[in-house]
Amino acid sequence: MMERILNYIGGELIAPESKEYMDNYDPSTGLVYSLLPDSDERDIRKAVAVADKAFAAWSSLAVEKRSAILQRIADLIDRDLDAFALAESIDNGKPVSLAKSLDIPRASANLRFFASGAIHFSSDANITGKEAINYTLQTPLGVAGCISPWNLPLYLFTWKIAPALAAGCTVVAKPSELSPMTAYLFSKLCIEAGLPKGVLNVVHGLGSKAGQALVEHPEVKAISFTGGTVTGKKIASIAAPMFKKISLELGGKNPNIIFADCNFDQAVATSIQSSFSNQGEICLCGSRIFVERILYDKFVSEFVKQVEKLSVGDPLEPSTNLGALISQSHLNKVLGYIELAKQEGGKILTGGTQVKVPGRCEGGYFVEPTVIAGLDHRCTTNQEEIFGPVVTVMPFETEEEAIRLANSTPYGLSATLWTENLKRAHRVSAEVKSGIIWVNCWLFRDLRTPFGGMKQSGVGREGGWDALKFFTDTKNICIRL
Ligand code: TXE
Repeated sequence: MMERILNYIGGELIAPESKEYMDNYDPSTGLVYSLLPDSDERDIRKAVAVADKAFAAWSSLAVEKRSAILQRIADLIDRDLDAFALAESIDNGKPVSLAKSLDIPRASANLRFFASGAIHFSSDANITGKEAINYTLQTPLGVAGCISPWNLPLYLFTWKIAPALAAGCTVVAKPSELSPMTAYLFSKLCIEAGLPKGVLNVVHGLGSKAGQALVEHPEVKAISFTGGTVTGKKIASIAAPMFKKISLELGGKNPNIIFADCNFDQAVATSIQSSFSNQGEICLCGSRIFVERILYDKFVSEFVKQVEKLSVGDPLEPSTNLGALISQSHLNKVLGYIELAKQEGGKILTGGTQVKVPGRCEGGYFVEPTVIAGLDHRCTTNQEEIFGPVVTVMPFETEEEAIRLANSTPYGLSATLWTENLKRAHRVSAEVKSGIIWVNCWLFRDLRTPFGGMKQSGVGREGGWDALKFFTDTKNICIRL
């Protein structure tokens, strides 16, 4: 019989109230390989009730003890690295090599980082001369709701639940219905590690049903969400009038700006990564490449040459660079944007079509890495998030023009700059309206730094103390001397 994923509520692995299950596809074959709960507001209510009950004991447990349990779960993830990487590759379509080298190690790193961070978390005291002492209390909020997407399933799931749990909150999490498997395996490790019942609850199901019920629940004090901008708006419209704390990490249309004075080889090699890692399904991918005119032809020709060496294929093959897109509908969306780009006057320099991988993966959702030139920066292809292996290349003349082009979308998540000129790097970094700027690198993360976007890429900052603070109430106490 096909494997059934279960909810994790009150420390038990249980079926949804509805007893209904949905198909879970392996994107590399296009076939259903497991089933996941179609949970609804009844499951959410049950999960919030047990999380609420577990809160008093968990929040008053010594932080070192909370930390030790999270560290134990991290140890178990490391022990099961191969099994997690395989599960994530099958569930999501990404190359198993990427899951093993990036997603899964980063998931245990998230737990370790916040587990130790919480021990060092301190709050301020301000001495107001001889007249008063002010001190700030940071106390865990209560039940937190964590909603995560499908592109980096375990990585983003742990990025949210780890600071919440470390800060002393209890959690109801809703992983993406498109890639639920690793969160399910994670639930099993929580039981093995002895996480007290009800501290973490994982409810699987549709965003519009289970996800929305979580956002609407009055006892859920905060929502940490990563996903699409349209969904983020919907969540904000429900949570804001309830005065919940919200952190929204949304989409991006990130510029990758290449100046003629860059280190050429590094700029090309890293741009391959920033364009096509995880099939372009990372909100931080640089999907608009701007190249200084005098370097444009040389850059584009070398970039395209290297793109053509990338292999698209079975995610389980160690040599595969690009695996399958997440779903049939996402495949259609990405192919639709490639068609639109042609209608908008774009010239496909390489790629542009679906790939049929023979054998086991012939029904999978594969697309060639695609590079498009000749488009105006204002066209739809250059304004909307495609979230696939598709990048555009455009020339610019001056630094001012590069900044203007970089800032010409409603998004502002991340940006990458390539220049060996230090002054220019500082100048341009200050002017580009993105929450994260990488100079001469991409996706280099220090978990202490604030992470998040400007404009329609979201509100709130995750990472470091920001994340721990998000899951606490802040109170100032003023004592008159
Ligand atoms: O994401 P959704 P989708 C972008 C990318 C992609 C687009 C849509 O452009 O093509 O978003 O992807 C839950 N109340 N990103 O539709 O819907 C849902 O179940 C509460 C960028 O797959 O935003 C899932 O758990 N929850 C991105 C989570 O939200 C709801 C990562 C994210 O899914 C809900 C993914 C609702 N009403 C997509 N509706 C990034 N920033 O990294 C859905 N959900």
